[in-house]
Amino acid sequence: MAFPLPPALLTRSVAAAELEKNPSDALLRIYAWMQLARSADNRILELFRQGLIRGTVTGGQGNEGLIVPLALLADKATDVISFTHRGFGGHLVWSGHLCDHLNQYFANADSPTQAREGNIHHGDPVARSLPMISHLGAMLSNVAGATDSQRRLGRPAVGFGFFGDGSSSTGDIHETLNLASLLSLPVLFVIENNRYAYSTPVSEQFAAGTELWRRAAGYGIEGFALDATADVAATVRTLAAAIQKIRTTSRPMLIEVNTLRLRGHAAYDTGDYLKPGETEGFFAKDPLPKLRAQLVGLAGAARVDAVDAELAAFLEASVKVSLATARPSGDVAAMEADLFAPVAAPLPWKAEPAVSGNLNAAQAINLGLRKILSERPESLVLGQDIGTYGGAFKVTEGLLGDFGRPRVFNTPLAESACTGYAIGLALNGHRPIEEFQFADFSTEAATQITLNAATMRFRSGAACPLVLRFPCGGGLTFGSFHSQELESFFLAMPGLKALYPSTPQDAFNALLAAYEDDNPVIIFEHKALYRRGKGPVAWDANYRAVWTPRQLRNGDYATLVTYGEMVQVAEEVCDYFAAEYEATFDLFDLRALSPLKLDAIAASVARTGRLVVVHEGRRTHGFGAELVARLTEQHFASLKAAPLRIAALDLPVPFAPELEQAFRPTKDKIIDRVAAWMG
Ligand SMILES: Cc1ncc(C[n+]2csc(CCOP(=O)(O)OP(=O)(O)O)c2C)c(N)n1
Ligand SMILES: [Mg+2]
Repeated sequence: MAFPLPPALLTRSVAAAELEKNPSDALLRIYAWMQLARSADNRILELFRQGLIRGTVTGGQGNEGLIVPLALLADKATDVISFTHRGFGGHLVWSGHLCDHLNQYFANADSPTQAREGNIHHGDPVARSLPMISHLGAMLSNVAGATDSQRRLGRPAVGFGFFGDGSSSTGDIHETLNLASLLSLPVLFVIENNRYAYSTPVSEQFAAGTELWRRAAGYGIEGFALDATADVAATVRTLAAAIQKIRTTSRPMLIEVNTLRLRGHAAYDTGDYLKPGETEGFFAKDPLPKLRAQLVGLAGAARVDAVDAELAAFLEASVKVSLATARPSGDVAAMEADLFAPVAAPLPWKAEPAVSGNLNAAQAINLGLRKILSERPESLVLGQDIGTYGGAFKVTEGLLGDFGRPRVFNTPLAESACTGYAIGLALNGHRPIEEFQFADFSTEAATQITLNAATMRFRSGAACPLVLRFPCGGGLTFGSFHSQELESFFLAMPGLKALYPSTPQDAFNALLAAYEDDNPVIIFEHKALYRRGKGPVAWDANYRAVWTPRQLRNGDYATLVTYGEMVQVAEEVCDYFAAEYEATFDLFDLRALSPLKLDAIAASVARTGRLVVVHEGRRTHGFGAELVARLTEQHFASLKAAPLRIAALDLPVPFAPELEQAFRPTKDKIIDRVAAWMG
């Protein structure tokens, strides 16, 4: 069924100047969107109560006085936005047809998220409306990144990020405000203060007064308060001036907007925490009837009645179309096919450097970063101390000097916001490479990595090409917080690719392969390998082979699978058994941990009938468990022995060298375990 034609009043922009020229017309157009947003939100609530909409319905009733004027004032050809769960009216103005947004709520076959996300968790990434994740505060850094991306491309964009009074307590808010001020990112940060976070009043949210806008001073940015429940024309003028200032100064700004939450937190909210009369007080402040009364004065009651009638008819016709749309098919293959962006054609790399130098892994990665920065204008490198200092492991040494800011730059200690910022850049066509100082600190960015970047493609169709470099692993007496192997932790979540090179050439190749991939890719870089041994490193036309395992030895006794630093240890173990037991192994360096390409290894297990998996990470829920399961389930009946898993102990990484050696697999321990297993 065709979408009904929207009323002519629903134009996508209203400039502040129009208010002065023709206030009646401009206000009527603003009113039309506010009224449509309100009635659609109310209708959605009704449909939810009828069981026709599932999930959580958090209406924007009471927030239209902010969100509609702001969305109408923004430049939708350039600007970046991410609405919250109170931003339905903003979605309507920004992009699509009312039916598209209703389809999202009905989670039907035409839903913009393909019914993979519910209610307001959609956006329009092509139009720079970034799809919201539930984790409040998380979207602000994405907006900052995409806005910066626009600016880097020479477009005078402004970003708009929203958060509630409750969300103002999250760490991401602080991290992002600091980052935006530091990097001078033109973002309008908007606090939607409706005085409640679910049932929690502001008095239980923060102690330092209720004037949240005053926090702006602490970030060195401008801030002010705005009452969006009063005069809509005044709101338009104030917002227009703020947007104009941000557009010209490129400085962020923080505004605290007094707004309303007329229907409680969500459809299921009982509201029993509210004081008697409080809800009535909210409705008394509602800007929509006030604007309507003003328009009756300006344009006459008949005109406003006619607008209401036209909008109501449009809404009902749209609901009818969306309700008649088919349900999604539940096609598993289609869902699985969309987990990752498809493998794209290789980038047109120059066949350089042709002459191979003898480099260690740190130098090989540096060479790869230089190649990328030289040949790919959309690339940039960020991380803590990666600038002048060259990174904690000197992997980025010299890059700042050679490529300069803003392509190579230090970030503050804010892994979550910096990763979210990188996600925003990636969503807008840049390809950031982010170094984590130690892999361990990536847990600070777990939401951005696992729930935001990793799910992006599946839920929104948008590509998120991001390289996350994780200096990982132990054996260096760094203790529990600088030695983690986090592959199982991250790869338990779908949507992430991961490479774990063990040679300098593979490290170079892995960087190019990860860089040109349209998905978030983690590169695990074992710290002990950065400076252990040198090898020839040069342009290798076959660099994409790092997505498959490499066979290092041929044998017939058993199949040995490992990766990372343990590859070198496993080679010594193989030498030992060849010499002492005349037992030879098929030895594989896995290289790619996600997606797993196990065909060659499975064929080997089928032939040898025995499997040994060695890794440095812990045993329980360790990566070896997955490998053993996948590699033996098809050959179980023909196995000659139970598979052997050799891993670290199920303990935190202990500090003293004696303890750490007891904790992790070593050559001697592996030999003992394998010998005992051989019987
Ligand atoms: C980080 C995080 N913690 C908890 C929640 C669950 N939650 C969803 S909405 C909400 C209240 C948010 O309050 P506020 O930021 O004031 O926004 P409002 O709902 O009032 O518009 C909570 C606690 C969440 N979405 N994100
Ligand atoms: Mg609130």
